[in-house]
Amino acid sequence: MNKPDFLSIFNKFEVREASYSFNKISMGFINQTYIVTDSKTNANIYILQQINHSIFKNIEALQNNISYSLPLLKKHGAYKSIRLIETKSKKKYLKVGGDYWRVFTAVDKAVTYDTCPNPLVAFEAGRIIGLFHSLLEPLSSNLIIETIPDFHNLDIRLKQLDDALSNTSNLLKNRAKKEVEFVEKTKMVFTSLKMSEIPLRICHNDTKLNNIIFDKNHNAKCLIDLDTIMNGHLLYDTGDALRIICNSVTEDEKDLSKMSFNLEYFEQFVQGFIASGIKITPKEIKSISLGVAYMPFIHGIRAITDFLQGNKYYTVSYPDENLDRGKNLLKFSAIALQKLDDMNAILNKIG
Ligand code: GN1
Ligand code: MG
Repeated sequence: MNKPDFLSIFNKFEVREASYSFNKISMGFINQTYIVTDSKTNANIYILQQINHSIFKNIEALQNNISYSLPLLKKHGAYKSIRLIETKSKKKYLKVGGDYWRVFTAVDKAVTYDTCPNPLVAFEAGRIIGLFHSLLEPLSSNLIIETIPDFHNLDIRLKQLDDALSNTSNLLKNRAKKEVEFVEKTKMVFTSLKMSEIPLRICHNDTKLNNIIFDKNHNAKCLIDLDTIMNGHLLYDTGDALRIICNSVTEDEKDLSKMSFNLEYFEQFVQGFIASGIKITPKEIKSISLGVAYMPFIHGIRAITDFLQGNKYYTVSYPDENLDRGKNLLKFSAIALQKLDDMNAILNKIG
């Protein structure tokens, strides 16, 4: 692929005139993201993103979901500094040929973590996710369009895995054999979640720790990567955050003997979550523990499915990356299942 002409794309947006440099950020498996730096002051001013159109089929809906949510989020702290920059012709994104681009303001002095460094970060992550939910509560869920339908729906993800198994080579099937067996023998555990009894609410749906921006004193400022704002269940957001916060290693660690579960961070996260003042139902509280196993289970299935399909969905940096991530994610799901009683004891204390 030819390198995009960043300057001519960028100049189509309502941006401040200056001399800029564009540097790719390697974070993220879906969109191509570039940080736009003022060449004179060296300050990071904007984020330029090429949106992955084969995954986000309805870009208009995606951008609308974000622009309905942002005004409500802006009632609090650091969200105020996040702006979606319109094009000079007043559109929320730019289409060039078959490619879609957008620009956000960058959050100044952003600190992010790939693994949780201390209990305060766990507490703050819980608090900022609770706040995110509270801020979006007044937003009518009818306005929000499902940009990736059934994103965290286990039945659908299992069906996609089955389809991939029927259409792949024996070689790939054998390499993912243990993981597929684990999924088969474990999937029933999650039926006890009874999703239909847990209320629907507007979720972020990608609350991994490095989507939370902190300041240098470990205070959480805001959540970024608003692409997957959709209706969902609370456990999606708590589970996706906790699968990283309670895990001693990142999801790309290949040495799984290093993986352990930090129960103290679980407790801190829950304390922070409650301290945010969020209103939640007893069923939602109860679902938090199994959610910590559910989310890596879903992600593990998605990674194995993509491995079997020849890496079509995620951008991989080596051929076995999806298999390795799948092993890691499913192992963490197994560990979280062993910790259910401990997590429930903590949740019981709060109601
Ligand atoms: C993808 O690209 P990124 O890192 O924001 C994925 C998430 C996964 C994540 C890592 C739309 O997000 O669901 O948690 O990779 N996003 C989408 O596993 O599929
Ligand atoms: Mg994302």
